[in-house]
Amino acid sequence: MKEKILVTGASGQLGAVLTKRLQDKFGVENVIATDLNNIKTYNGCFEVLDATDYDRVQFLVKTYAITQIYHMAAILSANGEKNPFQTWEVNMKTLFNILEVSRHNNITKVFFPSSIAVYGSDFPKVNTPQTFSTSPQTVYGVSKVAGENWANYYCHKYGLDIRSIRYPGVIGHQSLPGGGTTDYAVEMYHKAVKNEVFECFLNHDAVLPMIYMEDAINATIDIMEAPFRDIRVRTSYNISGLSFSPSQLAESIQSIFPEFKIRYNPDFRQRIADSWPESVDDSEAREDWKWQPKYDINTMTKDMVMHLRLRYFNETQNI
Ligand code: VAH
Repeated sequence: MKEKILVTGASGQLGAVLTKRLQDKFGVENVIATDLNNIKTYNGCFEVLDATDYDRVQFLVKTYAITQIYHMAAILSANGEKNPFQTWEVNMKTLFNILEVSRHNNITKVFFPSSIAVYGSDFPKVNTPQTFSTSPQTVYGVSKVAGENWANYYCHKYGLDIRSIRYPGVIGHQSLPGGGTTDYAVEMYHKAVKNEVFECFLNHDAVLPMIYMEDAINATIDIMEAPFRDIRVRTSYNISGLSFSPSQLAESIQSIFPEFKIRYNPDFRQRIADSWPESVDDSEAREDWKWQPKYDINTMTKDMVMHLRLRYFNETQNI
């Protein structure tokens, strides 16, 4: 049977890159990219979709005979705190629509992105374990804990093959980030390449788990390709590529741009970062579906700088 893939949030930081990878894998004509606004001219099929609208989700699934759904739409941690009830409504209503439409339309596989934001303040901060009882400090984190448990419920109650990864902070050059606490890291690279001073909204020593976009996308494809029986965790898997603080990232960037300057001016997002792990235990993902990151902080920095130089100056200098 030909796979037909629906992606929600396809204009987001992860969604935009994942959509391109899915088009490469399944064929441009077999991927239906959707987002709230038609803000990105896609090479392929793009539909406007407010995923809080059940009938619209159902209409697109039936019209395109969708077989798999990657539900990437959500309001992230920092933006989510500006309007908590809207964040809850969007993050949960969209998930329920995807779960229900999937259940009623024989969708074979669903991907649901969770986040290390599910962790709250009552857990080991280093090598945080996969299983835990926690109290997330953001509405985004609360919605992801709820989402993970609904995913687990739909898998066991209805047999829906829904799989999930707890993404750390994702860093990529392909798309601008949208309202996350970890997004300082992406902004830092852009400032450095443009030879501008960067004002960081976290403390210099705020260590957080992170992942390079290439590794995040590979992990997403790998978990979805794994045999059903290998996916033992049906809430969500921890994965982590690397962990670093803003000052450690600045040091990596200064190995290429010695003059790069950073100032620290922590805001409300520091409180969010304080509630998250510094690193997570991702041994279950490594064991069950062979998760294995490829990038470390310096190979990530080289790749980011190379691509951002191309983006801003069309430069192809070797670093
Ligand atoms: C955020 N980038 O900062 C997201 C992510 C782990 C953080 O979920 O909200």
